[in-house]
Amino acid sequence: MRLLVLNGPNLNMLGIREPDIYGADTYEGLLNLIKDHCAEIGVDVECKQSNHEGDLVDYIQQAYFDKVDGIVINPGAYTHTSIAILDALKAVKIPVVEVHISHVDEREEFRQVSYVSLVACKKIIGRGINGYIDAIDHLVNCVLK
Ligand code: CA2
Repeated sequence: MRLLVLNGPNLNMLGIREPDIYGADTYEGLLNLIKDHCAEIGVDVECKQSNHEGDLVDYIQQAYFDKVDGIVINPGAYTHTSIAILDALKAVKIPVVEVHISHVDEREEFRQVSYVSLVACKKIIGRGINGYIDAIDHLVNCVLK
C-alpha cells in the first residue's frame, strides 16, 4: 500500500513559531513520526510539502500516475481558498483524509471553510501532529482494507 502525505504552506515552519497553536514539534519531527509509524505497519509512504498551490496540484496529479492508494493532506491556508486543489483531488479519485493540527472550527470564521472537505472521506482536526497518524490508520484500516 502506498500513501502520500501532503502538507501545504508554512507547515515547514512547525515548531519554529506559534507553538501555542501548532505545538512544539518540528516539521522534521512530524516526518519522523509518520515514517516510523508507516514502517511499523508496513506502509510505503512519501511525504511532500510546498508553499505553492501549483506544486500541490502537481503532487496530487503525480500520485495518480504513481498509483498511490491514499492521500493524507493538510493544505494549510489553501484549505480555505483553493478550488484548484479540490479539483485535483476530485480528478485523481484517490481516497483523501484531511488533517488540521489546530482546532480550525474554534478559530476565525474563515478557517471554518474548507473546499477539501467536499472530497475528503474524513476530516481530523485539533489532534496536533497525531492527527496525521489517525489519518493514516483510517485510510489503512477503514478505507483501503
Ligand atoms: O491547523 C492546521 O493544520 C492548519 O491547516 C494550519 C495552517 C492554517 O492556515 C490553517 O488554517 C489550519 C497554517 C500552518 C501555519 O503553520 C505554522 C506553523 C508554525 C509557525 C508558523 C506557521
